[in-house]
Amino acid sequence: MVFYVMSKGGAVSDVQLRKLFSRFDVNKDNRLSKEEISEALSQLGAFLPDYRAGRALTHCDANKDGFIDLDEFDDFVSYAESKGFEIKL
Ligand SMILES: [Ca+2]
Repeated sequence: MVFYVMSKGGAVSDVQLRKLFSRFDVNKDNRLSKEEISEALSQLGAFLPDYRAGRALTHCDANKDGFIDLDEFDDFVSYAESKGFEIKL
């Protein structure tokens, strides 16, 4: 499966998404915990990263397992950008 999200710079490739995902996935378990999302958002300049991470999980965690996996990550990127975060790949 190939994912594309539209960012300010145009379409983001699957490869770029995977690289970004692995940068945020600190413990390399192939899913992003709330703590990892909070840290990622903090790096992106979030004012209240823990709050933002909770909102992002509510919005993007399609299977409600409490984590964002690679299948859900394109939604997370779109969500973050819709909230004004500029994600540099
Ligand atoms: Ca992880």
